[in-house]
Amino acid sequence: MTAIIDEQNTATAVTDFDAIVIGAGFAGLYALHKLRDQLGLSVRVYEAASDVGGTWYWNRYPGARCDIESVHYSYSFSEELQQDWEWSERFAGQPEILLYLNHVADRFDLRKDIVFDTRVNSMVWDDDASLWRVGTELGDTVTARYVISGAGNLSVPKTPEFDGVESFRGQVHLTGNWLDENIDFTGQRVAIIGTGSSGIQAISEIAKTAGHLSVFQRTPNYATPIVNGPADPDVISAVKANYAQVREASRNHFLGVPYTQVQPSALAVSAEERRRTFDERWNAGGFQLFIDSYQDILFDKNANDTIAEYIRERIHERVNDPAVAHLLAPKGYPYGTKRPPLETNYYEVFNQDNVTLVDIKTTPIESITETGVRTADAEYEFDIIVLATGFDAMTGPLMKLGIVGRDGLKLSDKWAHGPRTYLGLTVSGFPNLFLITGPQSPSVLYNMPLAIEDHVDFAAEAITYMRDRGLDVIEATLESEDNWVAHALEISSKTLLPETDSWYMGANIPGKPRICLLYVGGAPAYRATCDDVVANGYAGFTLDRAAVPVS
Ligand code: N01
Repeated sequence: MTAIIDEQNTATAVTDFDAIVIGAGFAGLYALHKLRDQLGLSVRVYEAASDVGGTWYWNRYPGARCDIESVHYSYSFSEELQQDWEWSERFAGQPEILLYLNHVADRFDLRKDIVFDTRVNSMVWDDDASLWRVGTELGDTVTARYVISGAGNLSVPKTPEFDGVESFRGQVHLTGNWLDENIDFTGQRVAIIGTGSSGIQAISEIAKTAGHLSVFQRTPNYATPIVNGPADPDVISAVKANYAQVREASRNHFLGVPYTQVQPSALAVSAEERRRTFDERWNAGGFQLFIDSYQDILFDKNANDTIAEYIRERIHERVNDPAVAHLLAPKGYPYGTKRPPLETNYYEVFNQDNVTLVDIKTTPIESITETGVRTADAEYEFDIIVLATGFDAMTGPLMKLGIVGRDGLKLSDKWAHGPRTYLGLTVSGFPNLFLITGPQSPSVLYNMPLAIEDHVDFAAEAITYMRDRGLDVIEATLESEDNWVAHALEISSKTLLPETDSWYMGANIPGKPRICLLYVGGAPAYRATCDDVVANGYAGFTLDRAAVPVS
């Protein structure tokens, strides 16, 4: 139903819903609650999975856990929720995070407005009626004034790049699409390809039971200790006694965590003092070494060299065989320019008799065979192959939605040379579409639940602002979008990020434009910009009445 003639003979658009939300992970669940329960909108959520959870639904590989402390990596929107929920570990594992998201879905009665097992595959803007037509793989189409994408940043696993995967007679599992928690590695000959955050978490676990585990490493990573353990009741009580202030401090921090120890420059202190700082942060665990040591490590190569060398030394201390330690110690790219993984016992695993490191930088994988893996110089036989090869990050999930904006413009064409957004949240030519933690926003460089809440709140506030004024359509101007893209790229060019082939740069996908996908100016600067935009009546946007008023 798009337009009807009412009794006064004026055209009126009728939408099936005020808003469609895509995805039922952290973003989609909060968007549904916010728009439905606080704004009173009619909302439908489409979710491809059979239940809620998003990332935490799909990533059930052994060892999957968050790496920002759970008291921080959680929703802040409900004081009652954050007081009631008890985390059992400092960094919760995937099962507990999924339990939490299920609790949220039940507590706020969200499931009744979520359609599961249904993937959105087309979204077309109807300019005459000023609404989105959202189609699913099941063939139905609904209309809505607004679409909120909570499709996620790391939700489309990379297509395996190895010839012969389908010929392998054993089991193949993808860390990014792993639904079976009960895969038994006991006594099995296991290969794992990829040593990013997922691979590193999985390797530590699989090595505990595998008969033999072969780790195929192309690029070694700067993994540092997570220092997980049971949640400390004193820490929990202190946080809960001051949760509002803790969240405020998090939102005023670059990464969205309430850390306070960062110092200006690794180069402004003596080698002894620097070592003391690195040791303290290393022992404290989490992202303290990365984000709470020295501010210049992502900007100054010499500063970065100090921390990179420190991590290499620590790796050598933990690995018995110097030749293996040499292969595991990253070089040739700065620390932090690939997303730093956090680990438990990762390097010690390579001291076990049942674990072998295979260097596929020098002897690349040629193919997967019926029985295992063939590299340039050897054949290996396996029962199970685990692909921990990453994701088509940030833009991949949006490209899969089949988004078509004004005048038939496809998002895939508009972004052929890389994403173009205003605030990483909206796109010129694609009105009334909000991309939660989209490209060119702080997203993965900001504590995800808080980043999500900020974006959903922005969208909700914009919708409220328009409704209060009888307006229906919000769209970024091309000029504001061009300025934002230039601004985001200028900031990233001052960092060391563009030097390295990483998924931050789109460089992990053959043929994907090489461009920084993040806003690297930090969450506080970003939030201040968004606040200014709102304070100035949605500066950089046009706000209009619909061509056909909504009924
Ligand atoms: O993926 P990745 P991931 N041949 O892209 C290798 C988040 N996350 O799934 O570096 C051989 O980081 C590739 O090698 P190289 C987090 O943001 C968070 O591990 O391209 N090897 C690399 O070693 C993270 O950054 C948590 O040379 C190939 C690996 O596969 C993001 O998700 C946990 C290859 C891919 O690493 C992605 O992490 C897990 C090929 N053809 C994930 N293709 C938390 O703790 C790829 N590789 C919250």
